[in-house]
Amino acid sequence: MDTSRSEELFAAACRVIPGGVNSPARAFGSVSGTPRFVKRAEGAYFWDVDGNRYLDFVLSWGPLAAGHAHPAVVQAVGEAAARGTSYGAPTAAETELAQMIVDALPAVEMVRLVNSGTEATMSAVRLARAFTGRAKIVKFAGCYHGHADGFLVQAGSGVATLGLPDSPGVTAGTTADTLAAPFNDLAAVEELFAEQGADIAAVIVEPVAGNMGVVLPVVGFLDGLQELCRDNGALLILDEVITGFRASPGGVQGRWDLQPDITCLGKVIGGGLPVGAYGGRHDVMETVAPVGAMYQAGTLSGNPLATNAGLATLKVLGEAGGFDRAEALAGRLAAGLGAAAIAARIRVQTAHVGTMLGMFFIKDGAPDDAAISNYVTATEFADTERYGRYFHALLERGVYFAPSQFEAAFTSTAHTEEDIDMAVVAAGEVMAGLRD
Ligand code: KE4
Repeated sequence: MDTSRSEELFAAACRVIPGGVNSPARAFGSVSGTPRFVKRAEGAYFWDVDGNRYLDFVLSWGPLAAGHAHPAVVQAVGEAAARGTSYGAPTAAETELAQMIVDALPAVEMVRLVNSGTEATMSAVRLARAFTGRAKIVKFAGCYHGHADGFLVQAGSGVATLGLPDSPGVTAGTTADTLAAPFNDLAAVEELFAEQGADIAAVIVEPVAGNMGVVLPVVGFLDGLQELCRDNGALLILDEVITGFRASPGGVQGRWDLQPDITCLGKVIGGGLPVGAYGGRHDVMETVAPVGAMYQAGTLSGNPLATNAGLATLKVLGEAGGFDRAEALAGRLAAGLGAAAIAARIRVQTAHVGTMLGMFFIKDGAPDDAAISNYVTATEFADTERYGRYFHALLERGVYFAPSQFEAAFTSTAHTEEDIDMAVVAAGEVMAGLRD
């Protein structure tokens, strides 16, 4: 596969952009090789600058639930742009997007739009602290909530991939109020509440972890967190930046009947343009300025191009059977990859929820009952070397999964059964060659 033009562009980028990328997750850090520079994308595919076509299961790390350049999204953004790109004043589209979110997510009665998932989660934590008057938050090792200082403690995603458990530049002062517990370990959280419950403002969790690879909550974990928060006067923050409109049309909270106090969103609700959001109970959200005193602001928050891209995407997803079709395809892919691994006698652990899925390669020497349920077992049992070989072999075949074992894969309304079956056949061929 010719990637000479990507290599040239990557070399040029590295001279003026740290690592040649504007987000570390794109740097191929854990799989090595040259990131593919994108020329254009349409539907379930993108083309790199060397003319190679790829079937895309990264979808910009989740946002493109309607696929790339969906005509309705392109039209909505184009028409919005023709009316001006930003006003710094309210528009009806922001209210319409907020209403769609409120209608879709059972626990969200009011919502504030921001520009990224990071802004959503950092604002949600400030809100929880403002509402409760408490300082401490509990997060889970391997869960990634964006790059705000207080979260960069045993984070997932790029931090896990790049092996930066605690980023330089994050001071002890900013993480002093962050308590970390193992994902799926309710007893550990009970202990934190027993010791420091009066000081804990909130527990923030990815309800389905997507940044240490895809790790499902064990039965009772999320309900247990909800009960612990209620019993101790703390707020439960569900970080649904990935799972919102992916785990189900109502996120994880809609799928498993949860009532978080605050929900964070991003990705899909912007349809590929910068949108994040945090929302929740009326009484909590009325703490937010200008109604309440908790300050949060943003020049481009609710930007007309981004809100119209999000509205168009959610409408495509909500069209007759759109979500269900993408969900069925994600299930078909997860099952197909699992079957291919069995046929190749390769150990894997797959997970599938809604339109997101994941697959870990398990090290040959791992115990027979090895199961990945948190960050420690993910880093102990996941065979990242084998994943890197799998990733590149599929890339050569024009199939694009995340350039890290510690990420998720996604389907869209643009993917077809033929796409899935092609990917599964390619994966089967690749896995046959992965046995050492
Ligand atoms: P952004 O600030 O990147 O929009 O969102 C941060 C965020 C918050 N919460 C969850 C659960 C997330 O997964 C993310 C961001 N996800 C990563 C991919 N795992 C974004 C990719 C990147 O950093 O380039």
